[in-house]
Amino acid sequence: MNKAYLLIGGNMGDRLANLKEAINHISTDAGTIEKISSVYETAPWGQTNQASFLNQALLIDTIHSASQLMYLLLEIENKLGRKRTLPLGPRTIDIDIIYFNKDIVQTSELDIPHPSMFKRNFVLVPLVEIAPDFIHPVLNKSNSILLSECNDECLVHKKNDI
Ligand code: PH2
Ligand code: MG
Ligand code: MG
Repeated sequence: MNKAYLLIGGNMGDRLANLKEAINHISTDAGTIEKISSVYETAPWGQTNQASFLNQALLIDTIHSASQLMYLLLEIENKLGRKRTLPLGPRTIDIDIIYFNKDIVQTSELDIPHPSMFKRNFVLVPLVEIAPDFIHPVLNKSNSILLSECNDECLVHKKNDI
């Protein structure tokens, strides 16, 4: 079995319903959900002129390879009405593989660990909630350390009311 850390999020439509629907599809199509973070309201990173996101981190146990998992996750994004327009722009749902075991995968279609994860509070804060001590296999630092060293100023706020 493989362990994959995923980050899900979106800023269009019913954001919370989209997260829930994505989680349902992930658990039926992609693998067993082992850990799930709180939901975080996060300021848009990259292209700041858009609505704020909801983000959540998951740990799944999966029989699929990284590449198979990527295709399954893309299918789930499509089922939830994802349209690909701007690379950092508004979306109903985005499902990214952050880590896949301790593997380093660099192919034309996959880059794992996610190449920008350590620059983004919206990834690190939910991830630290479920995996503070997991060591990034390239940077050789825990998620907690990566967060403490991250100088992203985008605000991230745990939603306690859901
Ligand atoms: N995803 C992006 C770009 N910017 N900002 C936040 N807060 N959350 C996201 O999930 C996000 C983003 C591209 O995938
Ligand atoms: Mg993304
Ligand atoms: Mg993506």
